[in-house]
Amino acid sequence: MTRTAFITGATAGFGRAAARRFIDAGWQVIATGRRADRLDALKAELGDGVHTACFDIRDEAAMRAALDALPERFRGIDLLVNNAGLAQGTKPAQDALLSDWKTMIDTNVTALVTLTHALLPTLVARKGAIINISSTAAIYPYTGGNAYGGSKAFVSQFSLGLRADLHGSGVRVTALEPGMAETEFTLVRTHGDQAASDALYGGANPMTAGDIADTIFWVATLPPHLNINRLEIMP
Ligand code: NDP
Ligand code: 8X3
Repeated sequence: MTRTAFITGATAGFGRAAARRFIDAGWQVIATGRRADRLDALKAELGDGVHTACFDIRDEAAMRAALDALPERFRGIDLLVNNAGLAQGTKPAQDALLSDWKTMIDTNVTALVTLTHALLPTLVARKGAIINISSTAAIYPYTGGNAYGGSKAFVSQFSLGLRADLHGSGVRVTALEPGMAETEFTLVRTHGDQAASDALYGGANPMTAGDIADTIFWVATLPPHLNINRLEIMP
């Protein structure tokens, strides 16, 4: 039976690489993001196994409309990859923008719990899995990490709480905590300042989106009696 993965933030980085990885393995993928041109390109590249849904994940009504509009064959979701997320800003708390903090919390926390809540009935019915993309920033504080690290600490702890609640249901839950990986993440974080973005991971030999996509796929396809609770992965 064909399995279906719901991957948020599939227009770039980890999410797009994961969409490719799951389609290569014969899964169906629901790919989401705000950039319609990127979603169209992904659909053109990967074919009918992909259903795209273009919406801002912070917009609950748009999210629910996208769920209501899922074609019949994409309604049985076996895997939710809560990947859409971002950091904004690198300044210490006393110089940070409150609007950046709110954007991170709305995206990384509020949208993640809203989508998870909406899909839990399906995931329980199908004994599915949830992989939440957290970060090493959840565990290790650094200057300028402030609200980003806080939002990812929520993601990791929420994942362990879900894991506890869902124990016995057959639904597996993982918090994946990557360190530095080369994606559009740092460009978003620096509000599009390429030089500042390049400097952030300069000299780090960061991981690739493919490394993380392979890890997501590995976690998702382990035998049903195994649950990776937290997985920290660094370059
Ligand atoms: P990218 O910036 O390359 O991709 C982020 C994805 O999230 C895009 O597809 C973007 O889509 C989507 N997204 C962001 N905001 C929204 C929104 N409001 N509505 C819908 N989609 C949104 O970054 P990564 O691939 O690196 O990041 C993916 C996840 O991994 C994030 O949660 C990030 O915090 C986490 N992470 C990243 C690390 C890294 O070093 N790269 C390390 C550890 C964790 P669009 O813009 O089209 O809406
Ligand atoms: C992204 C990794 O180290 O830039 O979550 O916070 S880091």
